[in-house]
Amino acid sequence: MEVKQVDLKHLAKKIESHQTTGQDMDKVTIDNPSLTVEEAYEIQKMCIDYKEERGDRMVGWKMGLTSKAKQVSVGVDEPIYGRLTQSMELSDPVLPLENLIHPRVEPEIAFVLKKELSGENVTPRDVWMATECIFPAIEVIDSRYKNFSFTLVDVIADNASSTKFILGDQAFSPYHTAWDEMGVAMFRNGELLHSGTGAAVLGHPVRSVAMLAKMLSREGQTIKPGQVILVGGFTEAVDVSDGDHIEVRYDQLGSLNLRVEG
Ligand code: 0L1
Ligand code: MG
Repeated sequence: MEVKQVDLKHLAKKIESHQTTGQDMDKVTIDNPSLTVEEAYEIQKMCIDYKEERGDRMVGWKMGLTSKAKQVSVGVDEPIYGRLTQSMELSDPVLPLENLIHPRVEPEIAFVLKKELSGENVTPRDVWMATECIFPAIEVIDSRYKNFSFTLVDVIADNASSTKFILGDQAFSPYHTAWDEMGVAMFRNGELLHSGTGAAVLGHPVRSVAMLAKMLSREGQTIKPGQVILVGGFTEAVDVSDGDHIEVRYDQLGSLNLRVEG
């Protein structure tokens, strides 16, 4: 039987164009069922290369599927990572819906490093020694796949649904609070929809950064000083549409807001 050679470049070009135009698409695994996790990460990287060729710049990483509930929903027992670029960062608390398909928002925090982190044996202690500061953050995810439905390989190839993110204006010391105990509450148009704590992120958000370093070491990559790391959602994600106002209240850190505009 002839084995079909998967054209990773072709798939990357296709996914990247859907990321840019905000048109939904069929899962790539429908026509390419043999695609592996490693190949999906190669596709993810190629998509970023295409964005960089057009002037965008990689600024960090996001961890996804960091809660048990999300891992179960995709049938995996490990998180995934995606790549963040400059054009994904919102400078104002406004989310334009242009070129988005079915966006959802998640309350998160972001680590910013002062030292490189590398290797498969990075510990929470190593992460603390390498961390400059922590920001409250909101991530906007948007799967390019129809009905937000995908397999593990599909979602990795689609950059772990990375779309937009916003950091608070105020940075906090890594020693400001116990980040696993810190609570968040997410409101949409004044209604409390979800609340949770940092423990939802792999037991403690610091573990998410250590896990990212470990996963990147498999492809010979490191987390660089100055890079932002979105650690994963503290609660379930919430759908947003034109006119919505999202407020995330963080214990001890104040609030972050996002206004959604069509
Ligand atoms: O940030 C996340 O946890 C999302 C990862 C990808 C899965 C999804 O789109 O829900
Ligand atoms: Mg997230």
